[in-house]
Amino acid sequence: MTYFKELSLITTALLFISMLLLSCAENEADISSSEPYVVDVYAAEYAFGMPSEIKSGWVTFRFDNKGKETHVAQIYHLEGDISFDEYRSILSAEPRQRVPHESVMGGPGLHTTGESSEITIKLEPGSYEILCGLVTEEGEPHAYRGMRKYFVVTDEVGAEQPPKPDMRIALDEYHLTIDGELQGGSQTVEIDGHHTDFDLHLVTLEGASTVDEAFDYFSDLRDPTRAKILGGVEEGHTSYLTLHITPGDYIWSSQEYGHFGMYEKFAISPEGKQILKGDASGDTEQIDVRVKENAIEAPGELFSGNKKVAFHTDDSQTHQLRFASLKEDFTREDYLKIMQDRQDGISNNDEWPFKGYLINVDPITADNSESFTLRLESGNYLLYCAEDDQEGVPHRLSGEMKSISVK
Ligand SMILES: [Cu+2]
Repeated sequence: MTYFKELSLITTALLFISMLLLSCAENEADISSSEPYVVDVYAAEYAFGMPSEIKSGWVTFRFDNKGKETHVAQIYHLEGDISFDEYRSILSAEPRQRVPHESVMGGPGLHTTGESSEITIKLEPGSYEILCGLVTEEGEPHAYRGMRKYFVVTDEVGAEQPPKPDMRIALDEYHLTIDGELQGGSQTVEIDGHHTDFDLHLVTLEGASTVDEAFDYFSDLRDPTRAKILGGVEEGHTSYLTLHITPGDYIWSSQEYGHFGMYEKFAISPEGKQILKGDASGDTEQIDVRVKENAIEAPGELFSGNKKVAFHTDDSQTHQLRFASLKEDFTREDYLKIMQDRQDGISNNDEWPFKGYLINVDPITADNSESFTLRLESGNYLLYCAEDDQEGVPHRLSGEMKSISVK
């Protein structure tokens, strides 16, 4: 009896499997268009390996950093779809000429040595260049040592659909909007980077590595790094990042604006579930900044957290505000002195008072206000106008500068 029962179970199982196989075969024609079109790219010191001709549509770059150093692979659409011969003659020109870029398409972000990931972006037919924007210890761009390569995207479409995402991240102005959670295993993240200023990277925080160490690497991009960067997407359009996620501590971080809170920590449990680390957004405080001739009205002290900052002016001039995070040992006076020295031709390039990038607020006038959202961590910040008046005196020296201390 037992024997028969088992046999019938096996028969049922076999039937079920063959039905599954049949239904897969039937659907094959329908799903073939969603099969990824994969292009292998590797990076090493100092070269990229990839085909010189690829298909258009949604292209999945399987990027592998086989080098000993950190590398990145930015993809640019070339202006006028120049030919390989034109490209080559630009590169060999003396003095050095700029390769004309039509637009940045994104591409594989920073990868620490040995790391690999897949990045899917949409490419139109035309001519392109892939290049590494990092510099050697001696300060020479990797691109000048050979890490740039011309390639053509043909009319033939490789994949019409992007991969199906497991979660989404929108890179809004200076903050991350995260929709969904990651799990252990292979995961695909849709990254909406239509504001082309922002990149996004996934960093592991293993052992002694901390968020600050990740930001330290991001501010000068010089190896060695204790922050292990698993990959990411460079600025531009919509990208899909596919990675293998294992249990551990992670941060999503923008290289340029991580110092302004454009990062999110999380952990993956041994069971492969995402654990949030308590940085989850919370309330957003509204801050109004009003620029007057010779003054900036804004709160001098704030508590850390999410802020929506709105910039207005009533006067007849255009103001271009900059917002910067001061390094620990630097003050507003240090910044003014560095700027004065530069103006006087006493250049001291090693000294720079700010952490990483500045926030550039779009120009404001009486008719045009601007706003953005960001997360402020404790520290000292400077808000100033980068415009000059008719006599060439910077607005910041006429009082358009405000120190903001965040507790
Ligand atoms: Cu490189």
